[in-house]
Amino acid sequence: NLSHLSRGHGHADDMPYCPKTSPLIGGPIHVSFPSGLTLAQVQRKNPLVVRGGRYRPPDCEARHRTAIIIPHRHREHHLKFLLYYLHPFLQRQQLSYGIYVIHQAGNYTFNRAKLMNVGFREAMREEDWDCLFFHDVDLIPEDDRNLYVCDANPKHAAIAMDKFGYKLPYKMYFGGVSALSPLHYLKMNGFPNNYWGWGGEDDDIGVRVSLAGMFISRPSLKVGRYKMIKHKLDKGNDVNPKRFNMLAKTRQTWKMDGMNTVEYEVVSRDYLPLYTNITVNIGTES
Ligand code: BGN
Repeated sequence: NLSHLSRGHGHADDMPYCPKTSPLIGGPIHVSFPSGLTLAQVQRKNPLVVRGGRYRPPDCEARHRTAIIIPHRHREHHLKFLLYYLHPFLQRQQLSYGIYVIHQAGNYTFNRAKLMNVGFREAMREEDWDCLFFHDVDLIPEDDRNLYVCDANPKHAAIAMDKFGYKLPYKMYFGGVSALSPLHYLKMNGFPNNYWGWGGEDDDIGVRVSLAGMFISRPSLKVGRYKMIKHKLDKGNDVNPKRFNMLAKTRQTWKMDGMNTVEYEVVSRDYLPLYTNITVNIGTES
């Protein structure tokens, strides 16, 4: 009987489930950006995180398995702060989790939503995650009670961002951080592949949720709070002038463009101490 080998990391098979509410969860988190922080320090503060940025609670069996998907290019500075806050935050929630950074290769215009599709496929290839958090690199959660687990409907977690005065900027906003189960994701055919540059892709995703017959769920304004790390519009991520026209056609396009059509080439997959880095060639606008 080799079943004792199956869980890895020296876990016993007969651990009790973690409590329904983690006793380690606090309330508001004070977020600041210490100068001189290094990834080595983040690593030292998170000794139970293993290769590829994976973690499971040491003395109970997690009730939830969450993958964090972070689209990324040239934002190492932001990534460092996000990892600094996110690892302890997820551990306090007693989740079994993995962090995936999806790095767009080359200098062609950034495509956030397509990188999410890549992240979904590559993360699900590795493990049977029951929830995926699609997470901007520059948003830091500010309350422990913002649970990184999925709801019965796709969840928009970043309801209260500091840059919007801790309110929703508009009712259909679906940007920043969202959480979908694999079934939700596939039901809406994932995210669009053809939004190159800034803007609109998150609105398209929000429209897909309702076209696929689902609703947007949200945490409370008190709990879904995020601090954005200030930055200018990135090089290689110009505002997308086509976004209005594209958004007007989502109803006609969502079934023909998404998870069922995503094409890409993985350039490298690195299991780093604090995250799995997947560098991907996603091509260019056709
Ligand atoms: C909206 C953008 C979103 C962006 C939010 C917040 C568009 C589509 C044209 C209506 N949507 O205006 O992508 O996340 O602002 O900055 O530009």
